[in-house]
Amino acid sequence: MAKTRDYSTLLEAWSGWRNAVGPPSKQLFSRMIEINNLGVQSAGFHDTSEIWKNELGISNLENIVDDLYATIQPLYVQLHAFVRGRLSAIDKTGVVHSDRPLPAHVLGNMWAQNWEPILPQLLPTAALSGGEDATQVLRRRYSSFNQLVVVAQDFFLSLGFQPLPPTFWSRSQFVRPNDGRKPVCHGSATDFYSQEDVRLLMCGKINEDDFYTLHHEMGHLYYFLTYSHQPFLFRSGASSAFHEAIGDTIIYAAMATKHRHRLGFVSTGNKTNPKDLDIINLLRQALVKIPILPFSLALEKWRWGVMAGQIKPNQYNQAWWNLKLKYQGIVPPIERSEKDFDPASKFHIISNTPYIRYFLSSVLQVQIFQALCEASGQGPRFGKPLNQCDIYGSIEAGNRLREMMSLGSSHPWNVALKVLTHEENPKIDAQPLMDYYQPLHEWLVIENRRLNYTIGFD
Ligand code: X8Z
Ligand code: ZN
Repeated sequence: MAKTRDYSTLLEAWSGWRNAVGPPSKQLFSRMIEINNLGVQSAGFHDTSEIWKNELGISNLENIVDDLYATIQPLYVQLHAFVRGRLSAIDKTGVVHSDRPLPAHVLGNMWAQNWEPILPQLLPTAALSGGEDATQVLRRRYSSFNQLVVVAQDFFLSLGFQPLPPTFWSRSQFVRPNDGRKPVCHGSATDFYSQEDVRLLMCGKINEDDFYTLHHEMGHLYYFLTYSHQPFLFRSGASSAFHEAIGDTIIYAAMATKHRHRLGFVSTGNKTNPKDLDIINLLRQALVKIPILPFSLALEKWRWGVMAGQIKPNQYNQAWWNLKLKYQGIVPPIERSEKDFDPASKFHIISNTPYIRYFLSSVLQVQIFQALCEASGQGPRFGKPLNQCDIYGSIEAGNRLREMMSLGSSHPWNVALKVLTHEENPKIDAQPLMDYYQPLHEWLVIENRRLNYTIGFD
């Protein structure tokens, strides 16, 4: 999905995957929902969504996420408009229309949740000439996935974390085993609650996406290790959203222009003017970090509706696409019916893993990044934009992060956030995210206007 630009091949992959996993799992899924609900109803809850919402420790969760998204939506809408405008301008097949919602198969990812792979299609080659293709650089430099693990670990070491323990290296699965086993390959990190036994499971390949996923998983692993002195009951995150946010905070740091230079992702002889390079890099980050916001919101609103009985099995697929259109502005590339069960194409639906944590994490990680940036003596308070912050090698940033992580779940999440931000009554706040992307947001508004691109997808 990331590499090919041939829309018919993309359509084949997109529908092939959904045909394979959807229909066989629909009844099992609806039965699972029933059984889950019977269990929680016997404990006095209305339905499973009530427990899933409580898990985050945020009262009025649905209103809070709606409010957060209302702040971010103008940025998403501009990004969407730019992507659609560019894709339709270069599309000779009539698949992408300049004023209709985006078809779900052309965005560089099986689920349209990360659009980074289509960056080269969005910018004229001249603008990209200074940048290197990170996947190519990684393949040139490293011959095994283990070496990528070492590079990801290096960022954590630079912040003063200890090297991962020997059992991590011997007991993890980094790449797909070639002995006939068929493991679940979706990346995960596991705490075995025994000495320092923490492990990673991936079917990793040497590419940019997996490189960043490694940082994500390592965030979980270092969180496990940092709170391992806590009593068993407190050996978890301040909330699941915090657990998801640690590694992604490091991804923000690793995607910063300065660090991309360190990693060799920007060629030294490049002639692009630094201001343009900054916008290109912000666009790259936005393509990774912004689409997941409406994606996660639509996904979890669908599931809350299903659990609460507002979305019935015979409405599953239509309700799914209604939410995708409303929040993401995307449509299925071919006709769908209730014989299809497209939600099943996503790991977290079929594995029954809550997802709103990733929405909250996407907001929180920029708050954490800002706190670490300030701890290292940079950022807005020191008169420098947040997106220019380079925390690699900052022990102060590392100490601030470890201070929060070592609490585990011994305190409510707002205490953990206070440890980070030093604010009296910290809230989950989308402002740091909007500040981070502010120059890109402005640029998108100007470009969309200049190119007369349609905005929005009502
Ligand atoms: O599932 C994950 C991690 C494991 S917790 C690989 N993520 C979400 C996804 O893949 O959909 C990380 C980003 C969002
Ligand atoms: Zn995770």
